Amino acid sequence: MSVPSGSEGAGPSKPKPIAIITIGMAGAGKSTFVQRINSYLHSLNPPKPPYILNLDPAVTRVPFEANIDIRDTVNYQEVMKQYNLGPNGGILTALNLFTTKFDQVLNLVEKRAESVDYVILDTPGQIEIFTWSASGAIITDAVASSLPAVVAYIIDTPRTTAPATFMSNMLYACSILYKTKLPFILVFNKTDVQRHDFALEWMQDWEAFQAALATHGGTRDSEGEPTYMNSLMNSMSLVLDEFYKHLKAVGVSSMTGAGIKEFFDAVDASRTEYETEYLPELERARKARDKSLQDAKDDSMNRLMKDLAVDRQKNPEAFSRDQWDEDDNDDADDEGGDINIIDRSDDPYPGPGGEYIDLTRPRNENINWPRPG
Ligand SMILES: Nc1nc2c(ncn2[C@@H]2O[C@H](COP(=O)(O)OP(=O)(O)OP(=O)(O)O)[C@@H](O)[C@H]2O)c(=O)[nH]1
Ligand SMILES: [Mg+2]
Repeated sequence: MSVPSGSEGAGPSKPKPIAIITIGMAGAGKSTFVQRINSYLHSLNPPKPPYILNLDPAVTRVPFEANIDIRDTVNYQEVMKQYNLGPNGGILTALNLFTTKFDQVLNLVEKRAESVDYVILDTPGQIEIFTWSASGAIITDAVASSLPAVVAYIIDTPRTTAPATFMSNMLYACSILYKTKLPFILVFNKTDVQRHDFALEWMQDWEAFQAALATHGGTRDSEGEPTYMNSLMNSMSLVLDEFYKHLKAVGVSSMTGAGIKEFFDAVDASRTEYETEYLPELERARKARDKSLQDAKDDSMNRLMKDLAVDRQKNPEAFSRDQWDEDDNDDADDEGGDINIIDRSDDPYPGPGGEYIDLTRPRNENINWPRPG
């Protein structure tokens, strides 16, 4: 397999585990989904127990055994009290505090890299706390730069059947895809309540979505013109068409377990995508950052040199008093260096007539040195 190995050195090494980052609107079923994929992995033969991280500080009960639980590190109720915050500020601050220790989390995960195939992250209920916070970005980037990673975007299918809701959910997913640039799986959850065929149809067939929009009423105002909402959605759906090409979509029921195998097929397929698209992009981004740092340094050095040249033109007299004047520079050049290191070896000794004075011996025994007292 052309997959990066979990360890270098002796012995056949297994591929690195894949990190599954579950993200989704409040109540979409993230935690139930994590519990379901956990039980699926345990039920395999041989079982493949995953390594699970719970990043939701506010959850009272998680339906799975988390290996690392943010609640063991920060008490979100205390954070709310101490910092005088509301519930969302409390969750965000708790996540920020936890992120300061994330290097330790990564160490623990890396220690287990040889024995697990999947690392699963459950994120806080309020999607924007994870997707639009600095700590969410730090956690995602840190995980994705040490392990192959994939975003599982959980969608509450029964709540997405209206075209407008569907589109806002897809636009949100689109923004996360472009933010993380990671392989992305749309997980239509709760298919036991509502099948997801309509969503697949809308994603594959732009005209079917247009038709659905039209049948949802309110597409024309009283003068027969398309309503603002309708024309906005028409243009947005064109944007989304491009977005749909970059993702996989599966329908699952976290309640019954339907579709979970297909989900893992999509996860396993994402590994190649991570290696061929995300990693080179990460490398490019690193190089670009190094280059822009170097450019900034070069730029400030150039400006410094220009300023010095202008100073010199404006005030030649002051410049000539400068110890770094032309003559000194010439000397330095002559001696093959650009720093003024003075070599005194050819200077005459300071004694009368240039003779050597041995300072360790008294020169004139007859000198009457003043004595104390
Ligand atoms: N019918 C059905 N209900 C589901 C399914 N998945 C989750 N639920 C229900 O949806 C509700 C929310 O599920 P959670 O797993 O707590 O959702 P969550 O996204 O983790 O919620 P927060 O973390 O609080 O935002 C619960 O009542 C679940 O029982 C499913 O596949 N089918
Ligand atoms: Mg949850």
